Amino acid sequence: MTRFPDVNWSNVKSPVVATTAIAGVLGVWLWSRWKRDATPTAVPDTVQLGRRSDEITLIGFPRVSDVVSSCSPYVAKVEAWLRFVGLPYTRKNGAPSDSPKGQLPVILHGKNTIGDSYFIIKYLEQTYPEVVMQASPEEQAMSVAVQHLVDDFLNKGLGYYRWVHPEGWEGVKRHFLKEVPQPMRAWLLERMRPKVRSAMTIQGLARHSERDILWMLDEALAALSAILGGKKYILGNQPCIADACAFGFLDSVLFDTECIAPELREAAMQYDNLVSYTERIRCAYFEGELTWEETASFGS
Ligand SMILES: N[C@@H](CCC(=O)N[C@@H](CS)C(=O)NCC(=O)O)C(=O)O
Repeated sequence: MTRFPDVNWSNVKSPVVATTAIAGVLGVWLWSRWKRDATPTAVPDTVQLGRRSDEITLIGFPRVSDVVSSCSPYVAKVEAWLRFVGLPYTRKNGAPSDSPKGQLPVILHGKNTIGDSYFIIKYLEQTYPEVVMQASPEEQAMSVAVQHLVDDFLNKGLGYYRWVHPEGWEGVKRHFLKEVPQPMRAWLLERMRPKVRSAMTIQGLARHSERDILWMLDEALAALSAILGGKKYILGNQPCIADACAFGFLDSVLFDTECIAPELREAAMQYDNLVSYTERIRCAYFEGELTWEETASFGS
Protein backbone atom coordinates (compact mmCIF):
# COMPACT_ATOMS: atom_id res chain seq x y z
CA MET A 1 0.00 0.00 0.00
CA THR A 2 1.26 3.43 -0.87
CA ARG A 3 2.26 5.40 2.14
CA PHE A 4 1.98 9.13 1.96
CA PRO A 5 4.91 11.04 3.36
CA ASP A 6 4.34 12.58 6.78
CA VAL A 7 3.21 16.17 6.55
CA ASN A 8 4.00 18.70 9.24
CA TRP A 9 0.56 20.39 9.44
CA SER A 10 1.68 23.10 11.77
CA ASN A 11 3.78 24.46 8.87
CA VAL A 12 1.15 23.95 6.19
CA LYS A 13 -2.13 24.90 7.82
CA SER A 14 -1.96 28.66 7.91
CA PRO A 15 -0.88 29.20 4.26
CA VAL A 16 -3.56 26.75 3.14
CA VAL A 17 -6.23 28.43 5.24
CA ALA A 18 -5.09 31.87 4.08
CA THR A 19 -5.03 30.83 0.41
CA THR A 20 -8.48 29.23 0.69
CA ALA A 21 -9.87 32.30 2.41
CA ILE A 22 -8.40 34.65 -0.22
CA ALA A 23 -9.66 32.42 -3.04
CA GLY A 24 -13.10 32.34 -1.39
CA VAL A 25 -13.31 36.12 -1.01
CA LEU A 26 -12.05 36.59 -4.57
CA GLY A 27 -14.58 34.05 -5.85
CA VAL A 28 -17.48 35.79 -4.10
CA TRP A 29 -16.32 39.19 -5.38
CA LEU A 30 -15.95 37.91 -8.96
CA TRP A 31 -19.33 36.18 -8.76
CA SER A 32 -21.07 39.31 -7.42
CA ARG A 33 -19.51 41.41 -10.20
CA TRP A 34 -20.49 38.87 -12.84
CA LYS A 35 -24.01 38.70 -11.42
CA ARG A 36 -24.30 42.49 -11.36
CA ASP A 37 -23.12 42.80 -14.97
CA ALA A 38 -24.98 39.77 -16.29
CA THR A 39 -28.36 40.24 -14.63
CA PRO A 40 -30.84 41.65 -17.13
CA THR A 41 -33.57 43.95 -15.82
CA ALA A 42 -36.58 41.82 -15.03
CA VAL A 43 -39.08 43.75 -17.16
CA PRO A 44 -38.16 45.51 -20.41
CA ASP A 45 -38.54 49.24 -19.84
CA THR A 46 -40.41 49.68 -23.11
CA VAL A 47 -43.41 47.66 -21.91
CA GLN A 48 -43.70 49.25 -18.50
CA LEU A 49 -46.60 51.58 -17.91
CA GLY A 50 -46.85 53.72 -14.81
CA ARG A 51 -49.82 54.87 -12.78
CA ARG A 52 -50.60 58.44 -13.79
CA SER A 53 -51.30 59.55 -10.24
CA ASP A 54 -47.88 58.47 -8.93
CA GLU A 55 -45.27 61.10 -8.17
CA ILE A 56 -42.10 61.28 -10.21
CA THR A 57 -38.80 61.42 -8.33
CA LEU A 58 -35.71 62.11 -10.40
CA ILE A 59 -32.46 60.93 -8.85
CA GLY A 60 -29.33 62.62 -10.11
CA PHE A 61 -26.00 64.02 -9.03
CA PRO A 62 -25.48 67.34 -7.27
CA ARG A 63 -24.84 70.45 -9.32
CA VAL A 64 -21.29 71.61 -9.89
CA SER A 65 -20.02 75.03 -10.84
CA ASP A 66 -22.81 77.08 -12.50
CA VAL A 67 -24.72 74.32 -14.25
CA VAL A 68 -28.45 74.53 -13.56
CA SER A 69 -29.22 70.83 -13.25
CA SER A 70 -26.49 68.27 -12.70
CA CYS A 71 -22.88 67.53 -13.54
CA SER A 72 -24.29 64.59 -15.54
CA PRO A 73 -25.56 65.67 -18.97
CA TYR A 74 -27.97 62.72 -18.91
CA VAL A 75 -29.55 63.84 -15.64
CA ALA A 76 -29.74 67.40 -16.99
CA LYS A 77 -31.41 66.03 -20.14
CA VAL A 78 -34.20 64.35 -18.17
CA GLU A 79 -34.65 67.36 -15.91
CA ALA A 80 -34.85 69.74 -18.90
CA TRP A 81 -37.32 67.45 -20.69
CA LEU A 82 -39.56 67.21 -17.59
CA ARG A 83 -39.66 70.99 -17.53
CA PHE A 84 -40.27 71.26 -21.29
CA VAL A 85 -43.34 69.02 -21.05
CA GLY A 86 -44.47 70.37 -17.68
CA LEU A 87 -44.53 67.12 -15.70
CA PRO A 88 -44.11 67.85 -11.98
CA TYR A 89 -41.30 66.00 -10.23
CA THR A 90 -39.16 65.99 -7.13
CA ARG A 91 -35.41 66.07 -7.51
CA LYS A 92 -33.09 64.10 -5.21
CA ASN A 93 -29.40 63.42 -5.23
CA GLY A 94 -28.26 59.81 -5.13
CA ALA A 95 -25.64 57.33 -6.28
CA PRO A 96 -25.36 55.05 -9.34
CA SER A 97 -26.14 52.10 -7.05
CA ASP A 98 -29.70 53.52 -6.70
CA SER A 99 -30.34 52.51 -10.32
CA PRO A 100 -31.04 49.01 -11.66
CA LYS A 101 -28.60 49.87 -14.45
CA GLY A 102 -25.85 51.13 -12.15
CA GLN A 103 -25.91 54.64 -13.63
CA LEU A 104 -27.81 57.88 -13.07
CA PRO A 105 -30.32 59.25 -13.93
CA VAL A 106 -33.02 57.04 -12.53
CA ILE A 107 -36.66 57.83 -11.75
CA LEU A 108 -38.88 56.40 -9.07
CA HIS A 109 -42.54 56.29 -10.05
CA GLY A 110 -44.86 54.34 -7.77
CA LYS A 111 -43.56 50.79 -7.76
CA ASN A 112 -41.45 51.33 -10.89
CA THR A 113 -37.77 52.27 -10.98
CA ILE A 114 -36.57 53.21 -14.45
CA GLY A 115 -32.92 53.84 -15.31
CA ASP A 116 -31.33 55.44 -18.40
CA SER A 117 -32.41 58.81 -19.78
CA TYR A 118 -33.68 57.29 -23.03
CA PHE A 119 -35.95 54.77 -21.32
CA ILE A 120 -37.06 57.21 -18.63
CA ILE A 121 -38.43 59.51 -21.32
CA LYS A 122 -39.98 56.62 -23.29
CA TYR A 123 -41.64 55.32 -20.11
CA LEU A 124 -43.02 58.74 -19.20
CA GLU A 125 -44.26 59.29 -22.76
CA GLN A 126 -46.11 55.98 -22.56
CA THR A 127 -47.58 56.82 -19.17
CA TYR A 128 -48.52 60.40 -20.07
CA PRO A 129 -49.18 60.24 -23.85
CA GLU A 130 -50.38 63.85 -23.92
CA VAL A 131 -46.73 65.00 -23.53
CA VAL A 132 -45.59 63.30 -26.75
CA MET A 133 -44.69 65.98 -29.27
CA GLN A 134 -46.45 65.74 -32.61
CA ALA A 135 -43.80 65.72 -35.33
CA SER A 136 -43.54 64.72 -38.98
CA PRO A 137 -41.46 61.60 -39.83
CA GLU A 138 -38.61 63.88 -41.01
CA GLU A 139 -38.70 65.91 -37.79
CA GLN A 140 -38.81 62.72 -35.76
CA ALA A 141 -35.78 61.41 -37.69
CA MET A 142 -33.89 64.66 -37.07
CA SER A 143 -34.69 64.48 -33.37
CA VAL A 144 -33.43 60.88 -33.13
CA ALA A 145 -30.24 61.73 -35.05
CA VAL A 146 -29.47 64.70 -32.77
CA GLN A 147 -30.18 62.61 -29.65
CA HIS A 148 -27.54 60.12 -30.74
CA LEU A 149 -25.09 62.80 -31.85
CA VAL A 150 -25.23 64.28 -28.38
CA ASP A 151 -25.73 61.23 -26.13
CA ASP A 152 -23.37 58.89 -27.94
CA PHE A 153 -20.67 61.27 -29.12
CA LEU A 154 -20.63 64.79 -27.69
CA ASN A 155 -21.25 63.57 -24.14
CA LYS A 156 -18.33 61.15 -24.50
CA GLY A 157 -16.18 64.14 -25.43
CA LEU A 158 -17.45 65.95 -22.34
CA GLY A 159 -16.45 62.91 -20.29
CA TYR A 160 -12.99 62.99 -21.87
CA TYR A 161 -12.42 66.67 -21.03
CA ARG A 162 -13.64 66.05 -17.49
CA TRP A 163 -12.16 62.71 -16.46
CA VAL A 164 -9.21 62.02 -18.74
CA HIS A 165 -7.81 65.48 -19.50
CA PRO A 166 -5.52 66.51 -16.60
CA GLU A 167 -7.13 69.95 -16.17
CA GLY A 168 -10.64 68.52 -15.99
CA TRP A 169 -9.47 65.83 -13.59
CA GLU A 170 -7.99 68.44 -11.21
CA GLY A 171 -11.43 70.09 -11.07
CA VAL A 172 -13.20 66.77 -10.59
CA LYS A 173 -10.95 66.04 -7.60
CA ARG A 174 -11.82 69.42 -6.08
CA HIS A 175 -15.57 69.49 -6.75
CA PHE A 176 -17.05 66.01 -7.23
CA LEU A 177 -18.51 63.88 -4.41
CA LYS A 178 -18.20 66.75 -1.93
CA GLU A 179 -20.74 65.01 0.29
CA VAL A 180 -18.31 62.09 0.85
CA PRO A 181 -15.70 62.67 3.58
CA GLN A 182 -11.99 62.40 2.83
CA PRO A 183 -10.02 60.15 2.37
CA MET A 184 -12.94 58.04 1.09
CA ARG A 185 -13.79 60.72 -1.48
CA ALA A 186 -10.29 60.77 -3.02
CA TRP A 187 -10.21 56.97 -2.99
CA LEU A 188 -13.58 56.69 -4.77
CA LEU A 189 -12.62 59.23 -7.43
CA GLU A 190 -9.24 57.56 -8.05
CA ARG A 191 -11.12 54.28 -8.51
CA MET A 192 -13.62 55.81 -10.93
CA ARG A 193 -11.10 57.47 -13.24
CA PRO A 194 -9.55 54.28 -14.71
CA LYS A 195 -13.07 52.92 -15.23
CA VAL A 196 -14.05 55.98 -17.26
CA ARG A 197 -10.78 55.95 -19.18
CA SER A 198 -11.10 52.27 -20.05
CA ALA A 199 -14.74 52.72 -21.15
CA MET A 200 -13.51 55.51 -23.45
CA THR A 201 -10.71 53.37 -24.78
CA ILE A 202 -13.14 50.56 -25.59
CA GLN A 203 -15.54 53.04 -27.18
CA GLY A 204 -12.56 54.39 -29.13
CA LEU A 205 -12.38 58.09 -28.29
CA ALA A 206 -9.49 57.90 -25.82
CA ARG A 207 -7.30 56.17 -28.43
CA HIS A 208 -6.96 59.39 -30.45
CA SER A 209 -4.64 62.31 -29.78
CA GLU A 210 -6.14 65.24 -27.91
CA ARG A 211 -5.86 67.37 -31.04
CA ASP A 212 -7.82 64.84 -33.10
CA ILE A 213 -10.48 64.49 -30.40
CA LEU A 214 -11.04 68.23 -30.40
CA TRP A 215 -11.18 68.19 -34.20
CA MET A 216 -13.97 65.58 -34.14
CA LEU A 217 -15.87 67.37 -31.39
CA ASP A 218 -15.63 70.66 -33.20
CA GLU A 219 -17.11 69.09 -36.32
CA ALA A 220 -20.01 67.70 -34.26
CA LEU A 221 -20.55 71.11 -32.61
CA ALA A 222 -20.59 72.74 -36.06
CA ALA A 223 -23.20 70.18 -37.14
CA LEU A 224 -25.36 70.91 -34.09
CA SER A 225 -25.04 74.63 -34.70
CA ALA A 226 -26.01 74.22 -38.38
CA ILE A 227 -29.01 72.06 -37.47
CA LEU A 228 -30.22 74.67 -34.99
CA GLY A 229 -29.51 77.55 -37.38
CA GLY A 230 -31.64 80.58 -36.54
CA LYS A 231 -34.48 78.55 -35.04
CA LYS A 232 -35.57 78.89 -31.42
CA TYR A 233 -35.35 75.13 -30.85
CA ILE A 234 -34.15 72.22 -32.96
CA LEU A 235 -37.56 71.51 -34.52
CA GLY A 236 -38.85 75.07 -34.45
CA ASN A 237 -40.77 76.86 -31.73
CA GLN A 238 -41.31 74.01 -29.31
CA PRO A 239 -38.51 72.15 -27.49
CA CYS A 240 -38.26 68.39 -28.09
CA ILE A 241 -36.20 65.51 -26.66
CA ALA A 242 -33.26 66.46 -28.89
CA ASP A 243 -33.24 69.92 -27.24
CA ALA A 244 -33.14 68.26 -23.83
CA CYS A 245 -30.07 66.28 -24.92
CA ALA A 246 -28.37 69.31 -26.47
CA PHE A 247 -29.12 71.42 -23.40
CA GLY A 248 -27.80 68.78 -20.98
CA PHE A 249 -24.51 68.77 -22.86
CA LEU A 250 -24.19 72.50 -23.60
CA ASP A 251 -25.12 73.69 -20.12
CA SER A 252 -22.25 71.68 -18.65
CA VAL A 253 -19.79 72.61 -21.38
CA LEU A 254 -20.53 76.35 -21.19
CA PHE A 255 -21.22 76.79 -17.48
CA ASP A 256 -19.12 74.19 -15.70
CA THR A 257 -15.98 76.27 -15.60
CA GLU A 258 -14.40 74.18 -12.84
CA CYS A 259 -14.40 70.53 -13.88
CA ILE A 260 -14.06 70.55 -17.67
CA ALA A 261 -10.82 71.48 -19.42
CA PRO A 262 -11.38 74.87 -21.15
CA GLU A 263 -10.64 73.68 -24.71
CA LEU A 264 -14.12 72.19 -25.07
CA ARG A 265 -15.84 75.33 -23.79
CA GLU A 266 -13.76 77.48 -26.15
CA ALA A 267 -14.76 75.23 -29.06
CA ALA A 268 -18.46 75.53 -28.16
CA MET A 269 -18.28 79.30 -27.66
CA GLN A 270 -17.38 79.76 -31.32
CA TYR A 271 -21.03 79.02 -32.12
CA ASP A 272 -23.07 82.04 -31.07
CA ASN A 273 -26.37 80.34 -31.75
CA LEU A 274 -25.51 77.44 -29.42
CA VAL A 275 -24.54 79.87 -26.66
CA SER A 276 -27.70 81.98 -26.95
CA TYR A 277 -29.84 78.82 -27.24
CA THR A 278 -28.39 77.47 -23.96
CA GLU A 279 -28.98 80.78 -22.24
CA ARG A 280 -32.51 80.92 -23.59
CA ILE A 281 -33.34 77.51 -22.14
CA ARG A 282 -31.76 78.43 -18.81
CA CYS A 283 -33.87 81.57 -18.64
CA ALA A 284 -37.11 79.98 -19.87
CA TYR A 285 -37.00 76.79 -17.82
CA PHE A 286 -34.62 77.29 -14.90
CA GLU A 287 -35.44 80.88 -13.99
CA GLY A 288 -34.84 81.66 -10.35
CA GLU A 289 -32.20 78.95 -10.14
CA LEU A 290 -29.55 80.72 -12.15
CA THR A 291 -26.47 81.54 -10.20
CA TRP A 292 -24.24 82.74 -12.98
CA GLU A 293 -23.73 86.44 -13.42
CA GLU A 294 -22.03 86.86 -16.76
CA THR A 295 -25.25 86.23 -18.76
CA ALA A 296 -25.04 89.53 -20.56
CA SER A 297 -21.69 88.67 -22.11
CA PHE A 298 -23.04 85.46 -23.64
CA GLY A 299 -24.43 85.50 -27.17
CA SER A 300 -27.28 87.73 -28.29
N1 LIG B 1 -27.10 55.83 -21.25
C1 LIG B 1 -27.23 56.41 -19.93
C2 LIG B 1 -25.91 57.05 -19.55
C3 LIG B 1 -25.92 57.52 -18.09
C4 LIG B 1 -24.50 57.74 -17.58
O1 LIG B 1 -23.51 57.60 -18.30
N2 LIG B 1 -24.42 58.13 -16.29
C5 LIG B 1 -23.15 58.31 -15.67
C6 LIG B 1 -22.98 59.75 -15.18
S1 LIG B 1 -22.88 60.89 -16.53
C7 LIG B 1 -23.05 57.42 -14.44
O2 LIG B 1 -23.98 57.28 -13.68
N3 LIG B 1 -21.87 56.83 -14.24
C8 LIG B 1 -21.60 56.01 -13.11
C9 LIG B 1 -21.04 54.65 -13.51
O3 LIG B 1 -21.07 54.30 -14.70
O4 LIG B 1 -20.58 53.97 -12.59
C10 LIG B 1 -28.37 57.43 -19.93
O5 LIG B 1 -28.74 57.93 -21.01
O6 LIG B 1 -28.94 57.68 -18.86
